[in-house]
Amino acid sequence: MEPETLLITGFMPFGGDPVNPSWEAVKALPDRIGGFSLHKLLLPVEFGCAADLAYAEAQAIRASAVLCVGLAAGRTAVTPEAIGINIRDARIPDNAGAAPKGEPIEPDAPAAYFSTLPVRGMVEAIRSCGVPSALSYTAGTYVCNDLLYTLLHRFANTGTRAAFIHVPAISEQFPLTALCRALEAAIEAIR
Ligand code: PCA
Repeated sequence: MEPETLLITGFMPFGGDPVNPSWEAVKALPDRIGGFSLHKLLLPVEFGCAADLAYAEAQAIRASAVLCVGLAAGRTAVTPEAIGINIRDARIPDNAGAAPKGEPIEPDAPAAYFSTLPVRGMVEAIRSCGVPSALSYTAGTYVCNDLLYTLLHRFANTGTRAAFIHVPAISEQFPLTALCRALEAAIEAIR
């Protein structure tokens, strides 16, 4: 059977950090996982722009699924996100200097969308490979949520499914290899 195409994205560094482990992990993944052929894309940490680039790429390559990955530095588990919400509220400016405060992403659009990839199954699969994981009900109000919400909004009622996974900062407990293993397990859990 022809593999389906999965667009997988990571982010550039932001907030003064020299690297973003989301892209380091995505970059290190093999090109084929489970029934998917992976197409990798590095995104800028910019409201609107990140989502526009990911959406355009997903359409150009006819992706059947989009899995976005970002850093949530304070977390102590790999956390698939259950929901994207229709708000932008920046604690720090994005990499283009934008710092929206409490603005909708899409005026007159629904308040929230649930992720359309199987996030619960991803949590189970990640745990099964020995990496701490938990389902998250908030992707925050910064660029990661902006990306997740916008993709779910634009792909609503289409065949293209989407989800987001926040990874913790690299540490002794979460070396890059563990983040990669977690992402592979998550992708294998997509049915
Ligand atoms: N994390 C940020 C944006 C880019 C990233 O890797 C976030 O959680 O919104």
